[in-house]
Amino acid sequence: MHDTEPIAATSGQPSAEPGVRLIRNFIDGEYQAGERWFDKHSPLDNTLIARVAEAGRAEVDAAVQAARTALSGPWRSLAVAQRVDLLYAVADGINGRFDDFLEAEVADTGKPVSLARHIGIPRGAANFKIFADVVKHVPGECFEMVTPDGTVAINYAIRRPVGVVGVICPWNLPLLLMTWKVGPALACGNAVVVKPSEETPQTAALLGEVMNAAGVPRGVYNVVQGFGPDSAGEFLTTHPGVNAITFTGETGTGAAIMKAATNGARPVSLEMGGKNAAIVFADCDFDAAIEGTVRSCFVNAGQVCLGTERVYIERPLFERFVAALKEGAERMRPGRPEDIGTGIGPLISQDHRNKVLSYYREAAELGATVVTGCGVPEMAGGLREGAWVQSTIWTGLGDDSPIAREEIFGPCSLVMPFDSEAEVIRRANANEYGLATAIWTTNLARAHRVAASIEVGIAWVNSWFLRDLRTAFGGAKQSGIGREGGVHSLEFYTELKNVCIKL
Ligand code: NAD
Ligand code: 6OD
Repeated sequence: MHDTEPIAATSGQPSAEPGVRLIRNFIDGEYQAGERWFDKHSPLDNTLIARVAEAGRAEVDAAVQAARTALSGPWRSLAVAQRVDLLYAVADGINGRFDDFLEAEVADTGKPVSLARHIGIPRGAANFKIFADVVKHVPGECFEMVTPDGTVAINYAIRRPVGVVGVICPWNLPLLLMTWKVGPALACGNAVVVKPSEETPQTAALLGEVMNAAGVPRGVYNVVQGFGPDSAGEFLTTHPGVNAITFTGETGTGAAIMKAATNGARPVSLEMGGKNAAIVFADCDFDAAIEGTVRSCFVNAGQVCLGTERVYIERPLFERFVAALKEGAERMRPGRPEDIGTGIGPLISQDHRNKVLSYYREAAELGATVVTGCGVPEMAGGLREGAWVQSTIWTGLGDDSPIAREEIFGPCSLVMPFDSEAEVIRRANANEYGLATAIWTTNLARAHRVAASIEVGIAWVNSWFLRDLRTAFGGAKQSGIGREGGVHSLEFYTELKNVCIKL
């Protein structure tokens, strides 16, 4: 998968360039070229790091066909315990090649190595283990009924895989978010065709090697590389051989995919955008609230769907909190992924940087007070060509401004004061998104009250991005449809069949 050695140009394959990888599709257990090649540039300095084989209709067809064939092959007849063993082997395989995954994830995203080492890669392995455990331990249901003739019937439910699952992934946490879907899909006995983001093709491709080494039958895990519209994403989501589609990405894309899924009335699971609020009460543990809010606003350069872009602070704490948040933001030094002092990496691409910078300009035009940032950091040498933006805090705008309403997906937050619990609940909820919130308070009763009242899929109290993978995960309102995690994933990746036996 990772060709860095000089390779003779063959038809349809770019000639070798030093340091430029060729990333291919993974179909039926083999790496394959595509219809054409597209370029992948480093977010750090905009250098070309890979040429990626874009799957056309033919490759998507082949991948779906391979998955369908796998469903009627040895994969189908594996006992749950055998499937569980294979998934454990996949998890071990990821851990065994930890440094390769780390290198691939960091190359694609430019994020700090420390971040990928602690979140992205370990969760890649954990996502296989946890769902292996879920299917191993999940109980079934059984009901006994009295029949009209006075005898008895028993009903029991068995779970069957939904079939071929199309998995459409974003770029912000590539391995974590891809395996978050592939783990449960395979644990339930499905076969998958994954379409990674065009910005992050590498870890999904590398996982093919791990699948082969673990002994996962060919065709169970397939990867088609490419873009969305008129490319692999659209070809996959409109393909009649795909039985269900699971998606993570922007709300607008989710809506397009939902439309595609109506053809054939196929189920979708959609994890989409957010505009998440942090709510900081004056009675909070100040240091914990600052530490958590700096993380939730700026980690991964703000490119976390669960991240905070609106911070509501109870008025008596406002000035002090803003000052400490500014200090925390300014401590997140931008730099190379491998440098120990690097706190923040670049955005994923020049396009995304243009989008984020357009919000920076808009905030200034709207009269926001810039507490820190709102521009481009001075980077040295080649890094000047990278997709860097400054960590940014604004005050002085209200809930109605686009800066408070729209998802920016960058390292920036609008900070606003509030005066009462009822007011902040109303304001936090006055947004079309409903993904996550972080509530900072030492008042237990208030914590329960506010958590219950905020319209989100996950409400953290005195923490952020603390994940127990057995819990339900998903978004409310425009942030998502459906819940995954633990046994909830089984609702999407399996179909219950009821067997009724008259005794
Ligand atoms: P995106 O929606 O632009 O792209 C996601 C994927 O969809 C990519 O693989 C893309 O190629 C594909 N795609 C685009 N158009 C398509 C189409 N018409 N048909 C089929 N596939 C198509 O999202 P992104 O920019 O990669 O990721 C950032 C977004 O993802 C943010 O909005 C963020 O909030 C969201 N996100 C949500 C969660 C969550 O759990 N709710 C997690 C991570 C990211
Ligand atoms: O932790 C997870 O399972 C998950 N889906 C996280 C999403 C992060 C969004 O960027």
